[in-house]
Amino acid sequence: MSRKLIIGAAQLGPITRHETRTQAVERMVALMHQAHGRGADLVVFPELALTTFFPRWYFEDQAEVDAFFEREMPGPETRPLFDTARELGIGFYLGYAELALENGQPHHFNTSILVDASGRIVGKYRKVHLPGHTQHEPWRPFQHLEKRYFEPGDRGFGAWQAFGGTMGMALCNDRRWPETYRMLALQGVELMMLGYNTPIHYPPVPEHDHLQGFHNHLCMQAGAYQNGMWVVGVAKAGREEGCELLGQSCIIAPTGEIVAMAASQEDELITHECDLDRTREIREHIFNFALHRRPETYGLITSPVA
Ligand code: CDV
Repeated sequence: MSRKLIIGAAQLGPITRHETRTQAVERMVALMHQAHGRGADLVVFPELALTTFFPRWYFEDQAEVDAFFEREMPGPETRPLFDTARELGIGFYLGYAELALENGQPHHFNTSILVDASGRIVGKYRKVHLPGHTQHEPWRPFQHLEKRYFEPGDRGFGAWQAFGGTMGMALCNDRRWPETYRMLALQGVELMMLGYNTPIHYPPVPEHDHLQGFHNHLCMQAGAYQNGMWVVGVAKAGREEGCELLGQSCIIAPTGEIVAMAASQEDELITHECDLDRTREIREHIFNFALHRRPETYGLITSPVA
């Protein structure tokens, strides 16, 4: 049985602070129709795809923060994504801010879901590596308050049987950490989906600003190759509320090669036919984990933080 999936990486251009979820969803539905026209099985959207990237602002009023969060999925404004999935027979990955009520307590997560071609949620991931800072730092030209507005994901890294293969999810900063890919690969993940919002300007180390594009691809290409998996990285790109966000959404083969890349900073769909069996070229040879890994020497990696 063929295990070739046509994957769409649906980059989004900027979303302004006052753009509604309904407007953002309309743009995503248009991209799903375009993907369907190209025979896509699965479309990957960015991190926090329903609103502007709100952690760039410091809010004192929690109600203002909560306005960027989803209390239900699907809700009235996001339901068209699920209806379109069902209508077109196409799945999707979506990043959004999740406000979960658990044991009567509110919890805030930076979350992604995987939805199958029948419009059913088959997987949920909550971002593990939260970048940025907790307190307001007025010296910055813009804030990055993910550590203030979100809790670290409480479910670890998962793997889901869907679309005829083993699927994995991660979010933005996770792609810079080798542990992310290895945790997925050890569970047999063949295709990792990841949405990102990456400002070109990194206030603490501005001398690296010109390397943003390089670092983006460097870590995802290395992660793909060293773990023999497909990686689909999808940006929210362009100048959003005065902040320049990196584009260069891409699809990366298990060999580490970029096989498709976005050329704009706007809404743009790129597609590629991904043969999940190509993971074997790497996993049965150069990175055959069972034969060559030496976990007995890797203890420091999982020792508690010093
Ligand atoms: N949304 C992110 O996680 N952004 C980080 C930035 C702040 C470094 C990233 O790793 O791209």
